Amino acid sequence: MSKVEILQVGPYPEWDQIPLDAAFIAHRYFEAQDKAAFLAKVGPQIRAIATRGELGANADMIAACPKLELISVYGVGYDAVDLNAARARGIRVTNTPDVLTNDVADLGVAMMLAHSRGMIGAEAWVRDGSWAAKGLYPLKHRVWGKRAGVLGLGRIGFEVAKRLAGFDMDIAYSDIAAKDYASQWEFVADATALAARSDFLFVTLAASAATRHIVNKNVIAALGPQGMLINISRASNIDESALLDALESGALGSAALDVFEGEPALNPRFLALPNVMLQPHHASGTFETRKAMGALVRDNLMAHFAGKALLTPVL
Ligand code: 8YV
Repeated sequence: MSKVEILQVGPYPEWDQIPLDAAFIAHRYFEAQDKAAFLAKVGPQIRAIATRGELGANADMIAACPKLELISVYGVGYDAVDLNAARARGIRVTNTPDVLTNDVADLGVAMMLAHSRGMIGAEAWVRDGSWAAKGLYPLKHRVWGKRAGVLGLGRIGFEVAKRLAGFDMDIAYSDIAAKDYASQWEFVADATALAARSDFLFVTLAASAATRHIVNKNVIAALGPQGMLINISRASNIDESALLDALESGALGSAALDVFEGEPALNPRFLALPNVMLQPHHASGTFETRKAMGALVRDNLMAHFAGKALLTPVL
């Protein structure tokens, strides 16, 4: 039987590329110089798109593939996939939930600890000789026992809260409604009220048009000059220009961010700020998790073309 032709939006590690190429003819969109011409040429043969969370599949890409049946996303977030365009044509969509939950939660908590305790600066203090030349490193802020807010208590938010409980933090969360599995934590419906009672505010919401800029100027102001905002979700959940203004003015104490508008070309204003910790959208970036994500992308593709049920369907 001839191999199914798929569109591969971004690169994958070699351990994913080899089995993908063995099973499919993968047309590499990311290598094409003229994307529109490439789509016009290969689009008519494409029956599936393999993409990544942050790359998704837009309406033009979907429209260029009239035989498209499935979009398989390497990532839990599928906000970059035009779901309306997919839904309108009955195109199935899958993502990679669960396998990355713990790593993403780990990175969020690690950023809180590292940034609050000044670990990046402390490391430089040792390496550049400041310890010997200037003496003790400046004091930093405690984490344990402080107030934490989790905005979005889905899989990742729940794992963040579980970890924070290990630091004896006073935990509250916001979501569309109180969760029956979270009675040990306080439910605060309003994001601004959650921020007002938090020293650390974690943004762990699945991004959609409805959550765009849910962390707005008021939420940021409520978190305040002593507060830290930690984002391990999507940049669109935060009003980034309000965030930059608040970080520059001191209206917000600090931020630890794994995601940015227009990444990887982030706003250069971030780079000039001493009170931010910046990560390169790396929360799921461990060998173990990325291998599991790659396998799930392929397993969904294989299941579909074998006429079996999708493992992790979104649509
Ligand atoms: C990326 C992510 O997909 O899970 C998500 O939604 O954003 C990430 O895991 C990852 O950077 C791989 O491209």
